[in-house]
Amino acid sequence: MTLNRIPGPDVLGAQALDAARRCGVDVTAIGGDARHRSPVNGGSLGGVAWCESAGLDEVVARSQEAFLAWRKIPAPARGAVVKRFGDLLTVHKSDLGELISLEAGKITSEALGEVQEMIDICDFAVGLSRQLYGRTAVSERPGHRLMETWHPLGVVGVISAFNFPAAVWAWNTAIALVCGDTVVWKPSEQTPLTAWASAALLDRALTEAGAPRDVSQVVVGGPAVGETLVDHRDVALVSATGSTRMGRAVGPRVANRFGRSLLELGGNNAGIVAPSADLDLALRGIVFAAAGTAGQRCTTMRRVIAHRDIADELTERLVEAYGRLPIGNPMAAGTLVGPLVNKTAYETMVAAVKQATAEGGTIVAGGRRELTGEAPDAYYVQPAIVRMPAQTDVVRAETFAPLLYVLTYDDLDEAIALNNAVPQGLSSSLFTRDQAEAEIFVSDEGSDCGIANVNIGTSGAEIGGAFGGEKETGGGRESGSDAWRGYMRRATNTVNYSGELPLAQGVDFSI
Ligand code: UN1
Repeated sequence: MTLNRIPGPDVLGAQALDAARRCGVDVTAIGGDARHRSPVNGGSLGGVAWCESAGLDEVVARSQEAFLAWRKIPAPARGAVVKRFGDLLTVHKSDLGELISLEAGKITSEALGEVQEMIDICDFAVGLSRQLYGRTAVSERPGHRLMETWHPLGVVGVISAFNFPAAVWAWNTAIALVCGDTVVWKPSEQTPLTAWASAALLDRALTEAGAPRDVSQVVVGGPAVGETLVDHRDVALVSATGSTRMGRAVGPRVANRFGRSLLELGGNNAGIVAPSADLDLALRGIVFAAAGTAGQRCTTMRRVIAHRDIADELTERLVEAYGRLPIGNPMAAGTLVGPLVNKTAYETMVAAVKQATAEGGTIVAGGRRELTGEAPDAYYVQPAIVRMPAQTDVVRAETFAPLLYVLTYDDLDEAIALNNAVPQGLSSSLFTRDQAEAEIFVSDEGSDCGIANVNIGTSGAEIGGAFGGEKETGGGRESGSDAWRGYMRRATNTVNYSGELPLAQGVDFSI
């Protein structure tokens, strides 16, 4: 196992400010008392100013005012702004990638992949800007036309998490902008520079196009800022990504004021490995999905459900592969596993491993902390594998860390039942060469998740599909397919050109 050297405590703050400056952030204007740290070395990245929640009224009012002008601009012209934003992201890909590594601890390849995901959603949104189709329907009445039209919704509040500090906002924002909405973004407190840098690039595209001011705004702050956004009557849609606990608080609050919410919450994603599976391929798929991003994706594979005939061989090979994973500085070439975001994440992992052993599990790989000498304030950990005799309480909970449980099954029905017998319903996958099994898995009787894959892992979805999941995952869908509809309001229009007034359902109301 290669352990890549960690940069010393003082260098990263200046590096982060330089990258933000290159993206167009006025770094002289963002300083303040709220310290934020880099998971890379646990050192400070400097102090930034937080917004007061009292200021939110004004922010939302400005967003609402911008909306009234922005919605009048034709969707293809709004798409042209998003196109320019995508071009700027391409130019500044490495700057933004650097910030993502520094603030979220992602390895360079995954940080660049996140920026690529932003560019991809811009492309998608540009195409969409000419395809906001409504349907026409046949009327039951003569001389009548029935149609639906889609209209901009209003102010969209985006609340995002540390682990995708820019792409989740971009999925929401690129789509919201072509739909004619304006956006107020509350990023994670841990990733303010990534947020300001992303928003600065969008601001540049908006300004160049002469767009109204405040179409896009960022509010960096603590939980109170998020809560104010959630409760604000003029925020038409709250799109929130985070834990199920967070969603349980957000959903009812937005519903209480009859607002719209789009929730992307926890996942507890399983990979079923059938006896016919190509084990080389399954192995690669599992290791990327389970240990990649240090287990900190909502789509991370947290459970392997292996057929009894291959479970031992697969586990041995996983243990061997885990033993070779290069852990360390996420910005060093060759590293595959970067740090956990903070101490709490590490402690949560340790507690889950302890609970798993108490529930009958056997640790077969990893779990130990690394690089404590070089970086005592950072939390590098060996991805862990625990074999479990059953799907116990700890296995049913999401632990946001590289902790993979291995369970065993005898027939596919049992494996699918285990896949579905957790509270979350985001992503799932089946490795098999048996076509009938693959079809069953993606059928009505198969996986109950929003994402069900065959012969690839659970993470790393493309932007073209609708992204999201069922049950405690929150039910929201964002990104591709027809997720745009969540960002618009639908009107049904009946137009009567008959000169008569026949009533629907044959009702007679002659006066
Ligand atoms: C998340 O972890 O919040 O499918 C989003 C994936 C990425 C998105 C993950 N495209 O893993």
